[in-house]
Amino acid sequence: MTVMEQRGAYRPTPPPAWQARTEPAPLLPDAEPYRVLGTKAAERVDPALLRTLYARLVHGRRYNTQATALTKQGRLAVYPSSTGQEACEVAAALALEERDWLFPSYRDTLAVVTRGVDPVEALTLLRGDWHTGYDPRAHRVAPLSTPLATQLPHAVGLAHAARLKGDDVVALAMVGDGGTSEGDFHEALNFAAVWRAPVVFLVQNNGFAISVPLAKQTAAPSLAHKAVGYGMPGRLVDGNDAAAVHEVLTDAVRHAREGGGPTLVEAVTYRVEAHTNADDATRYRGDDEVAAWRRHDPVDLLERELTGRGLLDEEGVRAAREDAETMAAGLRARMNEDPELDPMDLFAHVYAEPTPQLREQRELLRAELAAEAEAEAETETESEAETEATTDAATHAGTATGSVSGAPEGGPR
Ligand SMILES: Cc1ncc(C[n+]2csc(CCOP(=O)(O)OP(=O)(O)O)c2C)c(N)n1
Ligand SMILES: [Mg+2]
Repeated sequence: MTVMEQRGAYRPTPPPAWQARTEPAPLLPDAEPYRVLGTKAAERVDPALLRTLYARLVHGRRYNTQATALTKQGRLAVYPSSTGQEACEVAAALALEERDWLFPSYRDTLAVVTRGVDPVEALTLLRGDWHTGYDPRAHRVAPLSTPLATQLPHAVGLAHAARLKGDDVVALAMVGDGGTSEGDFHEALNFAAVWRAPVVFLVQNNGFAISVPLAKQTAAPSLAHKAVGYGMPGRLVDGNDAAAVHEVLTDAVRHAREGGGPTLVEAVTYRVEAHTNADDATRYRGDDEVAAWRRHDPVDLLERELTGRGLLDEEGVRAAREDAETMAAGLRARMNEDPELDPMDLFAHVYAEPTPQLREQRELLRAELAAEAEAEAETETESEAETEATTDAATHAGTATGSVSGAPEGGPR
């Protein structure tokens, strides 16, 4: 007997047989992006839903072109267009119930508008005014998030809190392919899966994070595969097929509402325009690639399905376009009005109680604005005095030369 055995310190027990904690196979995404349009599956989709999706896509495409035009007219500081990605934007908003929450990124203005937010209010951030032009609580739409992926933990927190309170609410959070490399993405997905929070993550894989292509972003088989590592299902869907994205997201929202936990959906799509109006995409990608994706356009795909099955005629197409034109004309007119802005508003609604730093900065700005106003008033008084002096001199000169006019030629006008 060894010393260890005598003391009873060492009792070898065989380790229990190792087992996977979750069966991984059901979590794995399909090998190919799921499609509905142009397949047998399209026949079981409600024609009314297909028509609604179509009207919203046409509307959305026009919204994108109008907002981009507004950047060229100096009416909008920046616009990250979702042209080519309208199916994801529209389906994300329509998959939710009114009581649910949407957590958008800066590219998702269209989802925000489809959810019912006023188109001008949805653009406030991109106009460079307020951070958010709409009341997030009223619409159940979080502010557009410019920092990548920070909206994801917020969505998980809200969904988890709703569940604890017994509210029947689901959160849908949108993020780009680039955003999946952020720490916030990892933290959000991990928490969501551990807590079985009622949240759906929609990754719009549009091929690029500004100039960085997906191949340089990740070595994962697909972004949807990332779900398996967290213990949630991953779904891969054709992001240009509005019916497919709508079906996959609706399923994921239902699953979350029934207590099934989160889902990660990767929608494979393409950013047809540059990153924003400030980017030149020709420097990092070829025209052929863009042309190939234009042939798989979300609006055309749905229009082809509907017209091919006799669910949409020329009149229907014209009506959808006219409706979109009316929206665009209204947006143009309202964006051409100068908003009334007070620079002091910068400090409003940042914290319930402003921090000492904010208070200090607020006072600095107040003093700066007051000094500016004073300088302006002084310049005005000076130029008024100058004008008067010149007029006097000119009048005097006019009298001397026998002119009867108080403002002779060459005098101030
Ligand atoms: C935390 C953080 N890091 C970097 C940036 C700068 N940035 C703005 S957009 C962008 C690319 C994001 O690409 P992706 O997530 O694919 O979204 P997309 O623009 O394609 O919709 C980067 C790196 C940022 N906004 N936030
Ligand atoms: Mg991207």
